[in-house]
Amino acid sequence: MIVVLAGGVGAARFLQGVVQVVPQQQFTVIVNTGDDRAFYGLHVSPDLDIVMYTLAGIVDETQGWGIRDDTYHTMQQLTRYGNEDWFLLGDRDLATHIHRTNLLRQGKTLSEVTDLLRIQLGLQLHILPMSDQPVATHIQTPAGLLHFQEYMVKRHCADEVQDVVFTGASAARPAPRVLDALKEAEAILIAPSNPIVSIGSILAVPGIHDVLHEASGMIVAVSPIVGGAPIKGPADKLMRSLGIDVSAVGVARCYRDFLDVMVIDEQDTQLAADIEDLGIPTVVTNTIMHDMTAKANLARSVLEAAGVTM
Ligand code: FO1
Repeated sequence: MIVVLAGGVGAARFLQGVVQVVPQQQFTVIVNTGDDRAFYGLHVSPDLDIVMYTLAGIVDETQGWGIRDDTYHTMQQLTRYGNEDWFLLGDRDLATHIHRTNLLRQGKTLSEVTDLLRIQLGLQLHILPMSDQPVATHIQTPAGLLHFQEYMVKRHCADEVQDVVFTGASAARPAPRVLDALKEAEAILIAPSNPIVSIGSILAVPGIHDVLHEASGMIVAVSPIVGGAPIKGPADKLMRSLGIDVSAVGVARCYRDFLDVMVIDEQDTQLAADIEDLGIPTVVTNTIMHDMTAKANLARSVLEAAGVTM
C-alpha cells in the first residue's frame, strides 16, 4: 500500500499522475479537513471534494475546484434571500454537500460518508479524511481569528498573518485506518501541498506525526514551492509570516523530522545542496504538472525515489 498525504488542488493533480502509474487499489490518500466549513448549514469538505472530483474526471480544471460546467442558480436565489456569496457553491457541487450533511446527520462518520461518495464517483483508491472530528484551520490576524476560507477566499489573503491555529486538533483523533495505513505503508508520499495549512493540519492531529517518525516505509515529499513561489495558493504568505524560508529548503525544514527524500523542481537545482546539508537526499526533476504526461513523469520520479517497483 502507498499512502499519500494530500491537500487540495496540487495534491489532486499529483494524484492524477500517480494513478496513471500504479493501480488505484494500491493507494490510500489521507486528506486535510482543516479547510472544512459549514455554508448554509451544509458540511463542505473542499480538499476531499477536490481530490474526488479530480480523480473522477469531473472537476472544473480551470478553477481546480468545483464541478465542470456547473451552474449557480441555487446561490443566486440564496443571495436574493440575503445570504453571503463569497464562497461559490455550484448547483451540482451543492448536491455533494447536501448528501454529505444528510448522511452525517443520520449518524455516519465523515470517513464513512467519504467512502460512500468515492465509491459512487467510481473511484477505487481509499480516501480517508485526516480525522472524523472537526479540526478548523484558523489564521490569527490583527482583525481577529479568521477561518482559513474567510482569510483566503473572502478576504483574499490580505490580512497580516500572526499565527496559524488548528482549532479542535488536540481533541481530534486520526480517522479509522489512518495510523495503520501509515504504519503498513510501503511508501508515504507528501503531495505538493501547502506545508503549513494542508499538510500542517494533518500533522496536527495527535498521533500522526509520531507514526511518521517511526514509519518503516520511505517518506518522500514534493515541494509545492518552485522558484521562490507557490504554484497555487497562499503558502508564501503563510511561510514568510511564520519565519520559514519560502523555498524548497523551507519546505524540507518543515518535514525534516521524518523526511527521507525531498523532490524539487529543476528551477531550484541550486537548492539541492542546502537540503542535502539537512541530511535529506534530494531528487531534482520537472515538478510542473502542466499536462498528463508531466504528471505521470513526476509520479514515476517520486515513486522511484521511494523505492517502489512499478
Ligand atoms: N476557492 C475560491 O477561491 N473561491 C471559491 O468561491 C471557492 C469555492 C469552493 C467551493 C467548493 C470547494 O470544494 C472548494 C471551493 N474553493 C473555492 C476552493 C477552496 O477554498 C480551496 O482551494 C481549498 O480549501 C484549499 O485547498
